[in-house]
Amino acid sequence: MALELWTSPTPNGWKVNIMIEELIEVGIDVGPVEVRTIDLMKGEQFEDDFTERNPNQKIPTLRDGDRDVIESCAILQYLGEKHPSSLLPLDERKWDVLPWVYWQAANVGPVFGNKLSYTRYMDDVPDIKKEHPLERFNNEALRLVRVLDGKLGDNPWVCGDEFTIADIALYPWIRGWKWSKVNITNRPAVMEWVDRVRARPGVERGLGYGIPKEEIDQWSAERKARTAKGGSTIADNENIKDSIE
Ligand SMILES: N[C@@H](CCC(=O)N[C@@H](CS)C(=O)NCC(=O)O)C(=O)O
Repeated sequence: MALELWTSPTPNGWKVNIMIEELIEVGIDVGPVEVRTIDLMKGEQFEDDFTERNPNQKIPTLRDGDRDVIESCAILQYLGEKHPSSLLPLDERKWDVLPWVYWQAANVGPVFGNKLSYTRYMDDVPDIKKEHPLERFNNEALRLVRVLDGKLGDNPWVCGDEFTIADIALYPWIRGWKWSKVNITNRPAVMEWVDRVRARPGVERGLGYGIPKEEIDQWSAERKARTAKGGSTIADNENIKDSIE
């Protein structure tokens, strides 16, 4: 029976696409995967058939036989346990990996998501009302990037020598640093890790689900122009204290 993935080209969606492709890279036959793109702008996540699968009404959601699995990081763990591989060790070493997956879900996703929203998607909110949340989420995002930089240290991947679901959980949010205006340029380990992850063939394919190749790394000029205005005047890192230290 096919895995049914209902998703959209967004950071939480990309995690699962990348996981499927990285499993294939390590030689695992995940079987057929049926991908249905959910149009978030049209509100398809609120429709009855989606809500029946995921009462939280957010992508991604996975159906495997009779089981629905919601929450992108739970889906990473589910697939990692179903198909044992270096992406998630199932012995004692899983405790080197899972805390960083939870760290992403509890911190990086919400904080980068909020920073992005106030930076790009709240055109109709006056700048004065955005100043506090922008500074708060920017400072917290910079703190999280500093933690990630320290965790990476001289290692190629977040949890050491192996690429794991911790890298898969974190990458789709961190890769959008320019778009969310979170300045990571003074964190060389993070900058190099972003390039290293991006160079993986499984990541390339995962990011590309349903997207024309020329649009994989950035939206079309037309789509960017439509959303570029939001928060741009005060979300510039030049105007925001870029460190809480
Ligand atoms: N914690 C959830 C977050 C999922 C989430 O926020 N998905 C976004 C797209 S990245 C979404 O569906 N947004 C639509 C909406 O909020 O209506 C996960 O990791 O799966």
